Amino acid sequence: MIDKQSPIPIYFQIEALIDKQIKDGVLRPGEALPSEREFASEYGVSRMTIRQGITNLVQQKKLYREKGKGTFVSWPNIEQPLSKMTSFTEDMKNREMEPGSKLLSFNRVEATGEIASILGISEGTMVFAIKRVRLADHMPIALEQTYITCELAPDLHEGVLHSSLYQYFEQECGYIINDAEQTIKAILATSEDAALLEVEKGSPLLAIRRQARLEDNRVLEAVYSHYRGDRYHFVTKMSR
Ligand code: 16G
Repeated sequence: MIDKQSPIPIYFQIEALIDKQIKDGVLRPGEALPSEREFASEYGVSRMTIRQGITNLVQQKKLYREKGKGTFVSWPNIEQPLSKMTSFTEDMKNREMEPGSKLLSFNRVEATGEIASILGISEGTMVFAIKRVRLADHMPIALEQTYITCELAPDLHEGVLHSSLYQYFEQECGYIINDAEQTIKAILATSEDAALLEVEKGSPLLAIRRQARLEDNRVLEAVYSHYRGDRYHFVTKMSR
């Protein structure tokens, strides 16, 4: 595995070896690396050499160090194209991450102000108000508040909210989800965001507001999401 005769520096071979283990999923995000001493004895090289290989990966943000605890595998930054309208579940599955949801609340309420206007209904109309933390491989990624006109999905129940809403709309309700309008802005985590997303209060988040529509132009949902700025970034292709 480590070739001491090779002209490739040993620290670089160590770096490549750990990098490959991360890519192959042998080392998982959040997992602790063996200690420098264990590494050094396993590969028969000095601790200094191991440290140099690891430091390079820390600089590339593939690993992170925690004082007194050790070195850990970083969480991948999720890159989300803005050209395709996908659901959270699809986004995570595309990345071979396990999607999950923590349901915080699910109520029927009267639509007010902005929500009524996004949904295209009059104030006072009954809507479902859903609050979920969305998880990727059990890690909180986004806090999502969804509003759906009750009339559109009268049988919506809690079970659905632990998996995919879009799948329910398409497969159970037979709707064709067609397009969405979305705005993204930067915000700082409030105490509530911080506790639910497991970040420090004041951390940067991306606040997204989505209005999704069906093929027949009816508005399906109004969604307010707060995505962790350190885990998510959006990419878009442009032409001119
Ligand atoms: C995404 C959508 C959200 C939609 C949800 C459905 C953004 C900003 N938001 O999170 O509008 O309700 O997917 O996900 O992309 P689900 O099918 O996994 O429940």
